[in-house]
Amino acid sequence: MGYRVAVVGATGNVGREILNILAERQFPLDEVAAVASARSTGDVIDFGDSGQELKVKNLEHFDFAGWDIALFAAGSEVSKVHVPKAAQAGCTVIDNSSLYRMDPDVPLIVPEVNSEAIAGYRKKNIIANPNCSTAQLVVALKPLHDAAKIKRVVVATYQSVSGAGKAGMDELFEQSRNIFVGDQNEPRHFQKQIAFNVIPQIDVFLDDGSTKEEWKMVVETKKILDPSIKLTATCVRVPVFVGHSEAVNIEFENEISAAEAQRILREAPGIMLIDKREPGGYVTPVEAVGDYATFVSRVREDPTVENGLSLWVVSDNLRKGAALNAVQIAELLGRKHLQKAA
Ligand code: 11C
Repeated sequence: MGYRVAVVGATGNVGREILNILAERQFPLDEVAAVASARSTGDVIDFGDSGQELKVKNLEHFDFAGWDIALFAAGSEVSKVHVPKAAQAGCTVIDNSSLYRMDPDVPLIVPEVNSEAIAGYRKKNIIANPNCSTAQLVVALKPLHDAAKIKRVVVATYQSVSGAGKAGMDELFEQSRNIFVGDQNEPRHFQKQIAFNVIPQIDVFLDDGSTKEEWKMVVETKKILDPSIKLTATCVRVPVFVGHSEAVNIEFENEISAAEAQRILREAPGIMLIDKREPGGYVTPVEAVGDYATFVSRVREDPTVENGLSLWVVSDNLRKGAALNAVQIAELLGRKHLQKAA
């Protein structure tokens, strides 16, 4: 016996990946529903490579009663209206938006890092999925924190345009083409030209001069991993379609060598260490696309601080950063709590 699972926002970048990953990982399903706004109602989308096609249902009329799990990937505005309805109807919600992440009654889960915290979902029947840039970071930090206790992290991100949805991907494609054919290039979605450029702003500015994306990395890392960790981030949009990269500098409480960190990372769940210290012996975002792993490369000691390491972390932001992590949460929920399927 399997679960009845609804994917809300099924036609977006992350919703489609959720369907792909449910099919790929053969999630135990009795039924799967693709749910979206009225605009997409009636469209037919693939259920991954399963050969099954799904007719998109209208969220406004969808009754969550009798559904076991709803994976929401439709943004905070949609979550605000529909997540409480689904949760109160008895359907456990895994929400990809930022709406519930810092709610003390909602667990924020990365299964490789804090799977035990999932038990807290019963308070609201909601589990939050972190921001993509946080998810891959905490997967890499967790085993190192366990080994040598992290004091402080300085991270600069190189985030792909798919983090901004299909509109972001279209803008990069159109601007690149326009530059080649000599057409006008007005930014629409991003604040400045993204093609052949980088933009040091993701999400809105806050009063202290940081951006909301940077703030999310700070508070989400504390909630998922350890509130004692100090973190400062600079989040940058780069002209890459899929795959977020991060240059990470870490200061530890205790001594840890680069060799020891490599050994630990090689064994750690969810991580693929590719660190050959030779030209090309590291991972770039295009190589991470479609993969489940968080890739770590360029592990080296930082002699400018006591117990310092630097590393390079890359992951498919639509997968580990969003859809894969959400499906892993659903798997954990099924295994530990719903106990319907084997
Ligand atoms: C980006 N990280 O790359 C964002 C996308 O809070 O779930 C995901 C935003 C979020 O633009």
